[in-house]
Amino acid sequence: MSKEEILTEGSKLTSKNPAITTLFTADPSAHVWEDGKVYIYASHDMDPARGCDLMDRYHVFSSEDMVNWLDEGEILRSENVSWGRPEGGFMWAPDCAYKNGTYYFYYPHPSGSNWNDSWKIGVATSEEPASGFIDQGYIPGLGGFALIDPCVLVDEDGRAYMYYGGGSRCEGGELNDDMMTIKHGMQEMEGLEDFHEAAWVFKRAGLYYLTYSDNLDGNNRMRYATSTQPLGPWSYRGIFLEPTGCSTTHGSVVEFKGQWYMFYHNQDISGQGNLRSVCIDYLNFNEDGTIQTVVQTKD
Ligand code: FUB
Repeated sequence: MSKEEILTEGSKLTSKNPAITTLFTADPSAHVWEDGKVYIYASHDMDPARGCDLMDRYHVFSSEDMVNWLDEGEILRSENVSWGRPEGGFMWAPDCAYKNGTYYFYYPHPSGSNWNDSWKIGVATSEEPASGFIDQGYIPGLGGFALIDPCVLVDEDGRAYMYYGGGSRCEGGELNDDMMTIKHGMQEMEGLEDFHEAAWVFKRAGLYYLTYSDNLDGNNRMRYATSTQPLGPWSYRGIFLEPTGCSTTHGSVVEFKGQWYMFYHNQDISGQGNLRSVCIDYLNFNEDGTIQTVVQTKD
């Protein structure tokens, strides 16, 4: 489908990729909330690009039409996290969930100077989707490997599930009603092939989809698996996003006004893997529920 085609009545998808050009942004987690708008919760790559250590804050963007994006501003930075590493930085890929009038913002952040051994998943809450977030501490009892890239699915029955992982291990578990503690512990997500990081779970037509980036050297792709249960076991289904030209790949999938979209990042503006930009493209399904390869449009 061409981006010039009419998306919904009165709304044309005419923006170019990258879609967010005012800041360097990465790791987009997109959600459509009750106000009908689509929101992107993104990491903020910092210029000059030294490395992922410099990433110390998050921005939110919103849109009513998937074309015109409003920068809602910064919602959290490392200096606002009392338990975080003294040097700050390392605010990596986040996600947000909504339940019973509260927005829960989940973000990976180290608690100590030895950053790679002290990852935690922090939770900030607000009654607004894009402002007023206050850190509430980190989820207790987790550890042992890379606690990065959290993703939370609130299912149709109100039960909430968290997923995260980096390296080669992805774990999932149910959250308690407080959305800040784990109910029965985390378990490894079984059935994924070549998992690297960037877990994202969504549900369509009663089927759960777990998408993630793989280990293709220096140029990850996005793969996916499906299950009839939120915590698997998963059936591997294939690759649906080919390399973007960036050394990291991270994305989310969301339905907006009847069309599904893929949010991801590339480095087309900067040419540097630590200065990334959020992109958006259509994502389509086959009749059997498999995902068609996403066409990465450039303009
Ligand atoms: O943005 C920092 C890290 O790079 C994320 O946590 C990973 O998923 C990768 O995109």
